[in-house]
Amino acid sequence: MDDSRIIEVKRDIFDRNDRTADRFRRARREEGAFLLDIMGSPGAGKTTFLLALMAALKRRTDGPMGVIEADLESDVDALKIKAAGIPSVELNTKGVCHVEMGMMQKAFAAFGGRKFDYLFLENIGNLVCPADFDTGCHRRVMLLSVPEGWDKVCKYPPMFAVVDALIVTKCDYLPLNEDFDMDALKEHARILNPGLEIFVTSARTGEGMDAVAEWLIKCRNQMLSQTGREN
Ligand SMILES: Nc1nc2c(ncn2[C@@H]2O[C@H](COP(=O)(O)OP(=O)(O)O)[C@@H](O)[C@H]2O)c(=O)[nH]1
Ligand SMILES: [Mg+2]
Repeated sequence: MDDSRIIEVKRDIFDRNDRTADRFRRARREEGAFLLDIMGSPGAGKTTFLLALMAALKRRTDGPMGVIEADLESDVDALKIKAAGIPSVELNTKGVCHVEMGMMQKAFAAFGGRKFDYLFLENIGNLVCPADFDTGCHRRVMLLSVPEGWDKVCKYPPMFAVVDALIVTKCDYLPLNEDFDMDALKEHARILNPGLEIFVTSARTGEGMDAVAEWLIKCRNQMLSQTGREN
């Protein structure tokens, strides 16, 4: 097989995924369900952040929420979400390093027609492959924790380029990580992605969580206004 045919096959896979993602996104929008894709490396604090974010949202809205927990193996995170009283579905990718639309549709169907105002996808812990696959969500965010170092923006630029918001997590570690250059991170990230929202948070202390919750509510209201629905 020559190189050009390999590239055509790859493009066909991405195109099909993108088309399915667009249909899925529109269908959820019509139902009033706002979907957020949460990406980041393993241990960046995705599950902990999500629990703190849902608590901050609950202080502002009583709309139903749900979580799709993607993992290579194990239901550890899905059980943590269930323990917090939030409906969750485990999406076990059986070793695949990203989530694509076929998986997303099956996971969503597993909720059995339940209605949500906010539905979260905790994507596979990986700063590379998930950037390429549209998961049919309305916004995508990436988490970068302080202990990982600010320079990941130089090493994994595609991820920083595709997201709507960069969420710096574990900022309670800032006093211990003196070499974490927040200004350099913001500067490099905005060169890659000029419209990027940036939040600095700690799920441990609660810092920044209200700002993220307010931003999500604003994003959902924007989505609803496109359908002519009122919140
Ligand atoms: N100090 C601190 N630790 C955190 C914070 N958020 C998460 N962690 C810890 O980081 C580790 C990984 O968190 P987890 O949410 O499982 O990360 P995930 O793999 O990205 O889902 C756990 O030990 C958490 O308790 C935070 O804001 N501050
Ligand atoms: Mg997790």
